[in-house]
Amino acid sequence: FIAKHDDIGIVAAGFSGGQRRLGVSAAPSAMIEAGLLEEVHNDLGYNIHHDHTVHSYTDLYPTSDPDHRGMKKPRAVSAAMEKLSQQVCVLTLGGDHSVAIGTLSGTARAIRKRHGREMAVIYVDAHGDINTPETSGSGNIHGMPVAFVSGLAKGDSKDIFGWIKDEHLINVDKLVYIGLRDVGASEKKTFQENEIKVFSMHDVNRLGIGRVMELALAYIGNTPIHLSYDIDALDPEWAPSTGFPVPGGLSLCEGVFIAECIRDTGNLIAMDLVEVNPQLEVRGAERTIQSGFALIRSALGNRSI
Ligand code: 4U7
Ligand code: MN
Ligand code: MN
Ligand code: MN
Repeated sequence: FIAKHDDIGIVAAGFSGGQRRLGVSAAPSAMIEAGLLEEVHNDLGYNIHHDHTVHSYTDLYPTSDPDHRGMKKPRAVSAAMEKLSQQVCVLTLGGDHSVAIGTLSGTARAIRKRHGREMAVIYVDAHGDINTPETSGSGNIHGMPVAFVSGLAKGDSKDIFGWIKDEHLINVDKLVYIGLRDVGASEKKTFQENEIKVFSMHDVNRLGIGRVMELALAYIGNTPIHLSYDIDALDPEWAPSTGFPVPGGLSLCEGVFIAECIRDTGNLIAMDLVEVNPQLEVRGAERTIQSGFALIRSALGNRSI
């Protein structure tokens, strides 16, 4: 568990094939240039294991990749995520949220193999990301990762998510969402039918973030946690440089609090930070990058007070 170790593996997964805006692949370099590795090493005190490569996975793109069941670039995303799944890592810098197909499947498998356990997932996002190819209006795979890693969406051929086996799957009974406010009708149905634990922005506003975290962590219990953090969970005030901003989101303070509460459990095993797009300089990407830093620092660091 991260908090109990001095070592941290970091993968720069600058993958953008799960949606149609290119800049999201520049996020890992932007964060590294802003000093992320130094901060994690010097200030947070970790030995970093990092291959000093920003993976774009474009070498894995097939020459021909026609739409399949409405999905855009299905073979490219599948091949890239099969690779990322094998890279199993503690901190993954996306990239768009399709990288969660790789990271969640990889961690779920590793925790099963190493500890014989199922992990929990805390998914912090404005969006549900649980569309199947059949329910997605956009065909963008960054809106489908939870469906694929929970088995709600099935892969078919080996090159289109057929590599996802039972050992890679997450259990929806151990999945908690926080921050939702843009959820499609079929996604809502999926949440209800599968009794998935969702704390929407409405719940955050009603209960307060303190109570939401108490309930979320009580629901999960003492279980290893993979935190998948979409920067668009934050209000566009704090994270303007992202592909699909939605008003009415978490304040930076609430977003940081979520990360701190998860850190304090001592059960955090992996984190994704995704959907930062430094090329969407709405009001300067610096603000979004600094917000991303704050989330990582809070999840990995120690209490300052
Ligand atoms: B992100 C959307 F329709 N639901 O499926 C879709 F609103 O990883 C958005 O959370 C998905 O940024 C957003 O395309 C994916 C849309
Ligand atoms: Mn997302
Ligand atoms: Mn999102
Ligand atoms: Mn987004």
